[in-house]
Amino acid sequence: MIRIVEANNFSTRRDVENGTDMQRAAVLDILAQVKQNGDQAVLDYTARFDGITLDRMRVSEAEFAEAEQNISPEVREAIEAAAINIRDYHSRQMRQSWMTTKESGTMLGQLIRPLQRVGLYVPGGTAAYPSSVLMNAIPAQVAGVEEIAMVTPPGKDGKVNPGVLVAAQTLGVTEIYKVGGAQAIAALTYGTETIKPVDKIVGPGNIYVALAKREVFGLVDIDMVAGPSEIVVLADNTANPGYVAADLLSQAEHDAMASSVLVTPSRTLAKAVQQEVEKQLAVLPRREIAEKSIRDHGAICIVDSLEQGIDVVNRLAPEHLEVVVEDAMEYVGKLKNAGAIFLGAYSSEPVGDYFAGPNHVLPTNGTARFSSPLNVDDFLKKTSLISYSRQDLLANGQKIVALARQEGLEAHARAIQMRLDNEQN
Ligand code: HSO
Ligand code: ZN
Repeated sequence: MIRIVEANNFSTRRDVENGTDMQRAAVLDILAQVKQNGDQAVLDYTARFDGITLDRMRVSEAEFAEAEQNISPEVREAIEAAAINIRDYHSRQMRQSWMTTKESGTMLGQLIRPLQRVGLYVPGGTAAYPSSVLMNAIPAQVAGVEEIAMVTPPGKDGKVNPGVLVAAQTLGVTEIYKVGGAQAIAALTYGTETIKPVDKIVGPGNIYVALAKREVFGLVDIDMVAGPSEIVVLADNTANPGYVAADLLSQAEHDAMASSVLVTPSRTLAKAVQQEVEKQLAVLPRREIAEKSIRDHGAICIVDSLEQGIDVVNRLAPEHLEVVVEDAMEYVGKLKNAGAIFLGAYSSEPVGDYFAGPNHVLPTNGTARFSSPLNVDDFLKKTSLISYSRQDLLANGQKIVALARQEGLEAHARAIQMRLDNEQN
């Protein structure tokens, strides 16, 4: 049963999984082995952890064709339509290089360049989501990343989730390797005979993948290390309890650690949603997971007013926030911390997970206080551009010399002074 709590001090924060000492040691070992022994180490770990001896890591044309056969035309069309929406949304995030010219003749600017090569991790098993392939790869493509290499663990039969392959193929991502776990992160970081190293690794994974990503950060860039899913629904008595319960359960079914919370000033709605959650849970295929999540991390939080509800929401800083109140737009200005905000009865959270266009890779566990959804900027880097004019160097040179000497860096000072002496006589 989902518990009803009062607003004071209510929190959904969960401890970040840091892994055990044994898990960390195992990851360090795998990273070292792959760095040293390349493909052979990767294949050995794949045999050991995934239970399959591969003679080829890269997914072949024949495998793409087979995947195609296993996906209905309806799903294929849905993948294509979603991809169009996601590309359209992310295209609006693209930035341009810029340059500014001063009267003195100085030119300053910022070059915007895509990363050259990105690695995309896609989990195996039941968390192999074609939608996540779209959400991770499309912003990279919009940024102009030329090479996207995907890695994903094979099943015991040596195959990869057909939906994942079809989603990748729809985007033109064809460099896919059947490698998972920390060994995949190692291969992408150090490179092997088969897999070229990348500049950045994105995508979710299990604890071994998360630990490996944290370990290689600095050698390569990584995206955020995302935690379990969360949803907060802020609703008043105009909300449909069936819809609210269904949306809470949509995130609860992801993970026993997922958190689903209703914040409302209406006790009538609270009671009705509590009953609806029970009713809908009873007939959910992933009931076991959802039930645990609702029991351990779910809540209905009663507030005195919507104003107080907004304070609670800002404190929780949820990954997903649904606002189901009369005139939802009116409250947007006051909502400070959330990964994605869904307004009104028709903006059900799965609309955003799959289709509307915004990214579903979002900050979790309160990190929406300081971080953002995955976006095109995550695949761009900037380079500063300086073309200083003679006039500006003569006018400002002494100031630069003064700053350099104050820091005790005489070679810096002389590089400037030499030019001043030379140009001024
Ligand atoms: N809600 C998840 C993303 C997802 N949902 C993928 C369905 N498929 C992110 O929090
Ligand atoms: Zn979801």
